[in-house]
Amino acid sequence: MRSFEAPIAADEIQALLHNKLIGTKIFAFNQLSSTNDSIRRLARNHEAEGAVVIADAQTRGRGRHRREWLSPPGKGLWLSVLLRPTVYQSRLGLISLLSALAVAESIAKETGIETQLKWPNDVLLNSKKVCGILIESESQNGSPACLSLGIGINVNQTANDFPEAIRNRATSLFLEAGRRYSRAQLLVSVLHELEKFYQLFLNGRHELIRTAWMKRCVHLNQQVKIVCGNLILVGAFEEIDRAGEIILRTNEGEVRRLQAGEVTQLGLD
Ligand code: BT5
Repeated sequence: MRSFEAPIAADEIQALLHNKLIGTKIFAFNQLSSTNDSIRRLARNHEAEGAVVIADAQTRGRGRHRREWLSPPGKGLWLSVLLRPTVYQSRLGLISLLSALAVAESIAKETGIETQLKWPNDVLLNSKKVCGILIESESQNGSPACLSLGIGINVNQTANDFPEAIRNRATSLFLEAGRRYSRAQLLVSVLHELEKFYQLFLNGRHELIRTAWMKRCVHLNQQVKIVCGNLILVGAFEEIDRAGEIILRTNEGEVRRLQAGEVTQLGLD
């Protein structure tokens, strides 16, 4: 049997994929600094939308605000997708939500494990992060935004693969389910789900994405703290709007909308 840790080959994924857009071209590497950087380079070289880059390991995987994203070899899925969405700028926030949703749906299909979503782009399993998403955009000479959609999924890590500092916040499918999974099979499923939700997005089915996301939302109607730069708000997380923004009812009864920020569910710290 093929080892769970063997690097994924592009042709093995392509053979199983029946997408029209996402993954029609796949570039697979043993090691990269960051798959998002590779996508950016491909975008500058006019690569078509839907190109996917995967790396078995990343030496400088990153999260938001340049935080470190641990990406050891043979254990997880580290990938990025090139998107060139031709929609209103104001709707781009929905892309991180639909991407998290696609990951959650593919994990459910492949493993039977139900995950939850934390705004804007985390996938949680038993309150710990099993997947993180990083979207970086670049607009080229006034043309529509070009996005590097980066997805990191912890698949087969053991507890020792996570440093002490994040062990209580990070998890893998293996740690929660007690069995290893084929990363190639999961990747195919992620790309199928991404295609499905991205096409829904392009076809204006934003309400469907919004409601599906909220069904999996971990902090719906919960008390949360949101930090956005110098702004700190505390209140009930009521819903997200059609652009993917948070609607928060503060404890003073004021309704606030936020496009970005760091959410902490109160009472769980
Ligand atoms: C994220 O950032 O969650 C986005 C992570 C995106 C990673 C993918 S992998 C493919 C592509 N290429 C890249 O270079 N990046 C993308 P953020 O919400 O800022 O969370 C970062 C925080 O998560 C870190 O500060 C750590 O506390 C924690 N962390 C680091 N590595 C982790 C891991 N493997 N699993 C869970 N948590 C981790």
